[in-house]
Amino acid sequence: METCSRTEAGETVYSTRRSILGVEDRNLEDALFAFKLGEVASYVKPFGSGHINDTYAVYLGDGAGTLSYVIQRINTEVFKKPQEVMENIFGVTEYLRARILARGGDADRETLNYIKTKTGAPYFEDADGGPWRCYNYIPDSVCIESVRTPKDFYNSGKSFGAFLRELENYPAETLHETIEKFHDTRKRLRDFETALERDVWDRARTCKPETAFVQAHARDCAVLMDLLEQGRLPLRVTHNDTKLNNILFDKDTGEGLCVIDLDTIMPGLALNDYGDSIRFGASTAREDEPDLEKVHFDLELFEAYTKGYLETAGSALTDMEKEYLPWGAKMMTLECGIRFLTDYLQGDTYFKVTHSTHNLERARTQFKLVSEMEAHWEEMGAIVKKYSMTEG
Ligand code: ADP
Ligand code: GN1
Ligand code: MG
Repeated sequence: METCSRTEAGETVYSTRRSILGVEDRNLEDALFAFKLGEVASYVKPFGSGHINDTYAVYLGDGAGTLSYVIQRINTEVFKKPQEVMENIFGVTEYLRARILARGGDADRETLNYIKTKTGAPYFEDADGGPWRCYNYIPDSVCIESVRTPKDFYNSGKSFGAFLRELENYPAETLHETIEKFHDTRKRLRDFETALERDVWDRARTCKPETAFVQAHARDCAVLMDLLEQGRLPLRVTHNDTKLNNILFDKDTGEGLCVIDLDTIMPGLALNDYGDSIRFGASTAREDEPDLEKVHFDLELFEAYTKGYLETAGSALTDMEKEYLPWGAKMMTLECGIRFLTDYLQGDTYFKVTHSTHNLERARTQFKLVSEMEAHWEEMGAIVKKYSMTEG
């Protein structure tokens, strides 16, 4: 019996038979047993395309089996205190579950259901200190990497807007800051400047135009943080990582079903959640498309998301927040580009990469999108205004 094999599609599959315990990934196998899945799992395979955690799909039953659980190793380089991450997640998902049940919804499909270990702990720590957590796979859901039609994006706007509303009265003071100053763009700029100064991998000479782009936008980095500090933009409970593949859609209806990747739920700006979705989804190409000719900011998609988001979140937002939505889009795109470029300079220690210029390519797409947003600034403002006036 092989312990690790490849399917016809070329995917790596780990057998979880007890007889082969310890051969391939002892920590993964231990985690499965800790969540009472070791005896029943038929196989496990790497899953999804997140940049941070190690995610695996767990299949139960004979033959092809049924995808039933998702198990993840939390990245401790990024999340230094997994205990606090899991406290946030259990707090928020239990809160959401109660609200969904109270309105007669299906709590097993509309929020993630994290399970505890045999010992009742929120996560399992493996022999190397790696924290593992596990949740039920939501049947008949799909996760998409790029919008197929504007309708997809409209639906994701509605879902992320509704998510903001759901958590409107969540006790923000109970949330841990799982990554310090996560969307403090001024700090992201300082981190970039430090990385550039140190240039430990001698890569600065390979990204001069991108560096110049960041430097030319240095003043923008303070705009939203200044408004927050002046009390002109409110802190809310936000998701902080609202890209399209952090939402599950209903396989049959195409409607947004469940928001996932709850690691960064923290007090933050609504503009950041809105903006991060636009950054990722309102592009004609992948986030890491190397051919910049293919990368454009798509106003039609921008409009679709804006419509959906304002339909659900609009009545909760202040006039100032609505006015600054285009800034949210531009800032999150700029900030993400700065983060990719910083990681490139630092030797790719944060985001998962497949090749040495991966982060540089990602930074380039973000800066291209920022430039095109700037070129369409008035139109963006007009679209936001249109749906700000019609939201219910
Ligand atoms: P990361 O922080 O690494 O992005 P995520 O929790 O977002 O971790 O999971 C990574 C990816 O795994 C998701 O973007 C998605 O592609 C996939 N994924 C996770 N959970 C599910 C699920 N229940 N259904 C479908 N795909 C999922
Ligand atoms: C990461 O975890 P994932 O892949 O959903 C990152 C986001 C970035 C995004 C860029 C915790 O998101 O902040 O915007 O990559 N998450 C964290 O694709 O840093
Ligand atoms: Mg994710």
